[in-house]
Amino acid sequence: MNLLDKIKEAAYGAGEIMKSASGIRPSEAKSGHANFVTKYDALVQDYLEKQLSAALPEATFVAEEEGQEVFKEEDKTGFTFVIDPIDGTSNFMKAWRPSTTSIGVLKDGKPYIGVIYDPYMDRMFCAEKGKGAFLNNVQIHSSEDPLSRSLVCMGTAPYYEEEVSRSAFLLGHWYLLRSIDIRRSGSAAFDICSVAAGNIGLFYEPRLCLWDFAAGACILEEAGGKITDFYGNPLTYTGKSSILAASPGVVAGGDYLPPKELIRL
Ligand code: 2AM
Ligand code: CA
Repeated sequence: MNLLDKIKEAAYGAGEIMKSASGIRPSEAKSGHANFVTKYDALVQDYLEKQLSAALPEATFVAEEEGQEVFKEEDKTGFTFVIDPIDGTSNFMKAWRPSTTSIGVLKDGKPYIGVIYDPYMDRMFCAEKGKGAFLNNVQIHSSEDPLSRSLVCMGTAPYYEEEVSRSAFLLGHWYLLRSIDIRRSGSAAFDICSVAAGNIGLFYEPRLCLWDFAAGACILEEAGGKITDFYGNPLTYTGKSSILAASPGVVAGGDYLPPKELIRL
């Protein structure tokens, strides 16, 4: 079995743990507003670390529930797994869908493999650098529609200073006037996959952690889309960033970057 297949198998296993959950309660409050963690986040992460270190023993790990937010020097060379065991924890607690498992592999600090699995709808998104992006083994392509004929997904960034979420909503109105409409799923990893699969033309969130976007970046780029920060700069994959994930149609139309005066990061 190749590395991608082993990672997919681990993601299917993580999905079984998520689907087996009952009586979900937040077990600890993390810092910031609405920043929850449940015992399942830790259970899935432990499971994934075991499976993935067996699949690629030389790799290092950056994982959400370890609390490490930034890249260490050793992660800049060789292979690094960047894991969000459950992306969309608030959704998970409320049985609102989707929630996903997100597993990225960085090679020398750049996206190399992305696997994102939504166990509730059995949607397996994956990509490997240079080999295309797939949803349940069917190749996917990001949309050629312009912004005016696209849906836009937003992230609300509820965990940070009030002005950051206010800015997210102001940008929502700015995009609403230029697109078909706005959507909010609650899982950034899933939203990036939705841009990759052609359902959504653009996704933005003012501040995301590396594990929220590392796997999605690989999937989106392999599907022909573009991922940058809010100013259109390439991502550095070293820690938190604003995220703008756009389809080729939206990029080709121009004027899709948020106006600088509305941005608070
Ligand atoms: P999570 O569910 O894994 O925590 C929702 O706005 C998106 O933002 C989710 O993908 C959520 O991931 C992510 N997110 C970004 N920063 C976060 C933070 N500090 N705390 C919780 N979720 C965060
Ligand atoms: Ca998470």
